[in-house]
Amino acid sequence: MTTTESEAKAADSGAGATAAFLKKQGAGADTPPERVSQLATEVITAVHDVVRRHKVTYAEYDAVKSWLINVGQDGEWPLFLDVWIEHVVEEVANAHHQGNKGTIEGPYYVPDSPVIGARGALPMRENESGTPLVFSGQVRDLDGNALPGAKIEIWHADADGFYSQYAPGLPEWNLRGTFVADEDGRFEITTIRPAPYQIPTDGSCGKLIAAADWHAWRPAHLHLKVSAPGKDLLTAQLYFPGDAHNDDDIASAVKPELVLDPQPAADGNGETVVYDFVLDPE
Ligand code: MBD
Ligand code: FE
Repeated sequence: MTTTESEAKAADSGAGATAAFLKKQGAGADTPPERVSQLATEVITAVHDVVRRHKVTYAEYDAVKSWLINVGQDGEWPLFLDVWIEHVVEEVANAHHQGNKGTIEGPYYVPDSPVIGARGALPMRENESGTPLVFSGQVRDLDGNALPGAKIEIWHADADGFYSQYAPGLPEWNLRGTFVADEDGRFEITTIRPAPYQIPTDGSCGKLIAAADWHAWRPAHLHLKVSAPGKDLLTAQLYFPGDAHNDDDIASAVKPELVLDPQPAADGNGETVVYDFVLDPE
């Protein structure tokens, strides 16, 4: 029996994201002990403070303990950290940028996706559902010079909210590709508009969301990494106007500068959108 998307489980995407992250890790940060001690002490002290202020009970302490154990067993540490913590790390890391705003990477990036060229379609199934979308633009430096050969990596969910390599039944590189800007720094990407996205609800993160009476939604989004020699890598996501979750993204990763302005296509088939990238120097 072939596994289908509808059978996708949190444990599948969680375990996949954990395996992919561990593979990407090199030696880790070269952090001196004084800094490790300071950061660890402050995190632990912040937890003590919450326990005292809210008189956390033993029942609550045990509930948290078993939940933390389960996050690891589900492989959902990447999901948990990227949804609730990464946006502040990104804010701090890129505060000095003068070019494009970036946002979080999230748990589902895969390096080395198929190279398409300056113009073309992302790998997709023959009858991939979703509104056709043609996304074009130019990559420039802070002085407005075009960056020929800039690399634009893009990945996004399908119309059912599933990412290839993190849900069963999808072609390996579905809706993932690498574009290379032409001599004028320009590119044109043909794809489909993704749907609003619910993070997996059947794992530990879903359990937290249900227990706290939150919701699990992210607005529809395209993920991108834009890079060029001598420039800072830009990791971004692009959103669509009017999405109900642009204002209450569970991952807090929407910025007004990242909302696209799509227009009906001239040929009546779907939408076109123009969005340029400006990269900061390294
Ligand atoms: C996603 O697709 C995503 O972009 C983030 C940030 C978290 C979970 C799933
Ligand atoms: Fe995503």
